[in-house]
Amino acid sequence: MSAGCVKSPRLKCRPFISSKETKMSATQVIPQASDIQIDQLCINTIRTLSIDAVQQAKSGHPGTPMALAPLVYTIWNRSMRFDPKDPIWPNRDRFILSNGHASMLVWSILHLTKTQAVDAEYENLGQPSVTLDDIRNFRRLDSKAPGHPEYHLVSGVETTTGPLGQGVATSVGMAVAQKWLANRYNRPDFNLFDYNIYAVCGDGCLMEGIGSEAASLAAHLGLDNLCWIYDNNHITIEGNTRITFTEDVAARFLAYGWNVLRVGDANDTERIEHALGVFKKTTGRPTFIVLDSHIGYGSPHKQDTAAAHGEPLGDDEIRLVKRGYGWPEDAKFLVPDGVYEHFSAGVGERGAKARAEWTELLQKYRAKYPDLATEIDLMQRRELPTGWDKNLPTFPADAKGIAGREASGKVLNVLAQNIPWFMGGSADLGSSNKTTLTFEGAGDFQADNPAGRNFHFGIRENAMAAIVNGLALSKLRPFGSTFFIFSDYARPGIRLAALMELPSLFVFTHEALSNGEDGPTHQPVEHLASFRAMPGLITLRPADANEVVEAYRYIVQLRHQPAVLALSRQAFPTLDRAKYASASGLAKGAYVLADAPGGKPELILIASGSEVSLAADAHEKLIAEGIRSRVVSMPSWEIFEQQPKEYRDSVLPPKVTARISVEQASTFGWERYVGTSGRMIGMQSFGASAPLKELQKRFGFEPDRIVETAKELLGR
Ligand SMILES: Cc1ncc(C[n+]2csc(CCOP(=O)(O)OP(=O)(O)O)c2C)c(N)n1
Ligand SMILES: [Mg+2]
Repeated sequence: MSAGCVKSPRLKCRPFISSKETKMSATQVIPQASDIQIDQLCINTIRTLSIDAVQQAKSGHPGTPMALAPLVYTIWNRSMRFDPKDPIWPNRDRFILSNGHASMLVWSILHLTKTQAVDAEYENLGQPSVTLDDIRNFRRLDSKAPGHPEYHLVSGVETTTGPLGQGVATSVGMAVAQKWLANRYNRPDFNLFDYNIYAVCGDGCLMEGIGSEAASLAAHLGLDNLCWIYDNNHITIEGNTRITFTEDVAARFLAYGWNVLRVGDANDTERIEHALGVFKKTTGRPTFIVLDSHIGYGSPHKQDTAAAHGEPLGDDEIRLVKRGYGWPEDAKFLVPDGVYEHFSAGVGERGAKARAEWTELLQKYRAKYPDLATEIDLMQRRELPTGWDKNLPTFPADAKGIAGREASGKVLNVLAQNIPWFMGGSADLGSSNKTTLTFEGAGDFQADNPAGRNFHFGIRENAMAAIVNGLALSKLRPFGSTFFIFSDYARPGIRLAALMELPSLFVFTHEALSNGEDGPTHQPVEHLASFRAMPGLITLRPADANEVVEAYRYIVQLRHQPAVLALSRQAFPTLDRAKYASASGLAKGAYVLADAPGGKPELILIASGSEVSLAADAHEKLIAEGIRSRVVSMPSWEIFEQQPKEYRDSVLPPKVTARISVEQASTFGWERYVGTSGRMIGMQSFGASAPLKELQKRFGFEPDRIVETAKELLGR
């Protein structure tokens, strides 16, 4: 049926009575029970809440919520298994609004379904996630209705969206996770994980390259638990898509291997429901529903124009729209009687029943498969199994040493055996990144092997980072990998991981100048500095194989923070920990590796990664010449900054101002540790194509250069 005017045959009409929230004006038309179908009433409630919130905020995006209210209503109230009383129930269907600018759809639906709030420890707070006051304060400080859906802020938001394309790409990670969970934990008569993932997207998400990367991989993996609904409204900010986007999107998705459906009228809830039904029956491939819609539906002057996209409709237009909807023209933030009840009778009852059945099922499962049930419990709380760190290697002192990436590969293989839900892979560089899990049974994740622990993301770094986030949002412990230089292509997902406070791990190898002969296109310079600038992210650059072990030990225990690990391509010495301080100092971000005899240094060399051993060599020479130097290994600025001031001052005594930083990366930011009277040995330019040794010489990464700089600094 059309959500425009035809009555639903399935639902009883209820009287439409204005709520106490609203004052009626003389011009308002009070709709009669016989005219208004309850689902129409619910749909128009979503529309008008969105219109009113944007108008009140004087900013936001009203047009797409007006168009997609019937879709969101149908998915939530007729199709999805979601219990508003427990928005983190593990077997819930997931809903993602990839066109996050239409966030009022999410705030309306979370409010109308009375979805409950949970905290970061996954406890139910016994209060609504989004109140009507939050909606009145849309886009205002501390409102639970911010401009775009924010996962860490509002319960019921499955992932943060706003950067177009991220949502759909993240949905692929969620779909992969469902397949993996089902394979590991489902047993005959115990269908513990059988949920679906719905993602709504617009033209923007499908113009963005990340949308293509994700769609291609989703079809390759045969993710039939995944349904994208494309809001085909032919409008983006600059106008009609005839100026930018004229490809045949449906044909493109057919070519990827998706099941492509079309619903020609976004108001036709019966057709939408039917298409969702087809999706549920489709096997072996994901479903793509092209939904033809009218942005700003019902606005006499703005429908089908870019003007409906991103600005308030204006008071006069709003009156006309509401009149067209049969809505009281001056009512604001109106939730008519019967609307909450209708959502409660729909998604509420269906979700509560499904969750109750599931909880009972889990109890029986627990009796029969206690170990697997324990895994599920731990995973849901982001805890680790006992013995998660057993067999972690210790590397003996070795002047030649091994590469950071080699040590990493050994550690990954130990951790993945200890933590069954630890998994990941590379964007086609697994053999170089050393991220391949090689133990027996690790296997490759593919459509016909959902048990696989190795992911082959293909050369799709942008989607990889979002997919890693989708896995993390599903409570797995994922990692993604590539060369450090190509973190540029993964940055949007890494940033969202930081914003969402997710424990996503990014393993980047071939850092600094180590990609010598490949030249400056392959040599990261500014990347460490830029990740250090990203709030909430832990960046780690270990100095030797034992610091690599300690870095993983630290990262795996993170529950609400992502990490970037920058690893060397080349072998670096495994430091003699009998002579130098223990690598466990890494857990404090920076530590005194070697000191002047008896302490009381006059000079501090601060280094990270492969430059720590250079600094240690320089230190020996300086000590031999009577210069009281100290070496600080500083693998992570962020972790160091979290330490108490006393500790920080003990590592970098404020009185010792003669300091030199040594790092094969942009010097940007090192002023914070070397101060105005210190020196920085680092990169001021791009690298060059040459063997690493020559580059180290050219750019000054040699012990003698450090010694020279130290003497110059001390005036000796
Ligand atoms: C990566 C990215 N680039 C640009 C934007 C800014 N932006 C927000 S919405 C939008 C237009 C989106 O058009 P469409 O997806 O068709 O949404 P509609 O207007 O139809 O709702 C743009 C360019 C963004 N949010 N993310
Ligand atoms: Mg559009």
